[in-house]
Amino acid sequence: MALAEFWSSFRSQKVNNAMDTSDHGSPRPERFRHDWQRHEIEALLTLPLNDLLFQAQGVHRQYFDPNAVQISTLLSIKTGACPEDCKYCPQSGHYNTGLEREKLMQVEAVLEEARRAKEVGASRFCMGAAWKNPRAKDMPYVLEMVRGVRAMGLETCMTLGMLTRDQAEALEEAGLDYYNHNLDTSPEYYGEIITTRTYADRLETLDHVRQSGMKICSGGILGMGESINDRAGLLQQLANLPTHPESVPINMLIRIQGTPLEHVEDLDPIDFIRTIATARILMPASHVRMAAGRELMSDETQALAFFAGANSIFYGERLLTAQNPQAAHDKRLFERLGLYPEQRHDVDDATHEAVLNDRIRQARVTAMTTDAAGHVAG
Ligand code: SAM
Ligand code: DTB
Ligand code: SF4
Repeated sequence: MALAEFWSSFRSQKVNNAMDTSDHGSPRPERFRHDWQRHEIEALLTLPLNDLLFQAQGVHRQYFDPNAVQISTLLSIKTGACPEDCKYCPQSGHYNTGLEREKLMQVEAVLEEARRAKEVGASRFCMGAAWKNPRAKDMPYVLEMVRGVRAMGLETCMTLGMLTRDQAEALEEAGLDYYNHNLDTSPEYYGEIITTRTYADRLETLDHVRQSGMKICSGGILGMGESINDRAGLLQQLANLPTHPESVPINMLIRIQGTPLEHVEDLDPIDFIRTIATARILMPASHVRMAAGRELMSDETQALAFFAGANSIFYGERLLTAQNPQAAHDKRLFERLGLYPEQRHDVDDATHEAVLNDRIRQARVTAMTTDAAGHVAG
């Protein structure tokens, strides 16, 4: 079966993912904790793995169809020569990574890529630019891209660096659903990785995005030499935002020749899994994305990440500039694991609330009728 057919055959399946708060109206912050302490998060990260996974999978099943995975596709709309000095990034102009710089793409060329992404089954199209921030003269083109991609029925996401409040509002008005802006690591470790902007700058843009009404996609990178405490610090910042990011990308560092992190020590894949599971527990209704670095992971590591609560991936052979698994490989992986692409349901808030309440009631009944060993009473 051709790839496009394979993914679209899933479209006709009835998939109940209506309990995801993120895609159907604004999440309800009062449901969740926003006062996590660092030591509590470290305690989760260091639980015996089976205990951590059991807890994460339990939370996951309260809010999501456990076998549905949201599919995003990435496109770099402006590549390289970035003025920021992020030590992990192939696109920073501060390092010689051999990447060829490219100007902002033509709107029509971007729309053509979006059409292709839709054909192979992506539900969200993410456009990234290697900018510190968009310039006024870039904005009309960027807004045109948003309008065009939206008109195809795809969800839209952009990552363009820092935004002013006015720029965030203009993007929202044009129909941008998500803005990606990662915190990357803990506030304490941030200065070791990036010196050309501050954590406070990052939080300010996230605030502009939230105030504009767009959804937030914000996460980080693991494998940059950070400690467990730094991982807890990143998750603490994300989970204690006034509203959880609807989308939380967890990237595994792809070591890039020429960057200062080229020779950093390998990340233990189990630590990646632990971070996914902890993110799932802290932000129960957010999509947690197994983002960059899947190309470096075994299928078994990815299977474990899905079990830990990851429910979103980037699909397609390229991320922004780095490689992602071959589409055919992902197709096979989904078949082996019994996974399918998540459907978009445009349900109103009341329906969504009802589905959520029903799920919570069911979970309570199951808990009341099941003893500690998992035996059903009666
Ligand atoms: N310039 C924009 C910004 O920084 O917000 C958007 C593009 S930037 C490439 C988006 C994210 O990609 C970064 O925040 C980082 O988390 C991730 N990333 C970049 N290079 C990476 C690498 N080598 N390995 C893993 N993740 C990476
Ligand atoms: C995110 O957290 N990861 C994506 C997306 N947001 C923009 C980018 C990953 C980039 C990996 C390196 C590259 O392709 O250049
Ligand atoms: Fe620029 Fe973003 Fe890369 Fe940092 S991560 S160098 S801001 S493209």
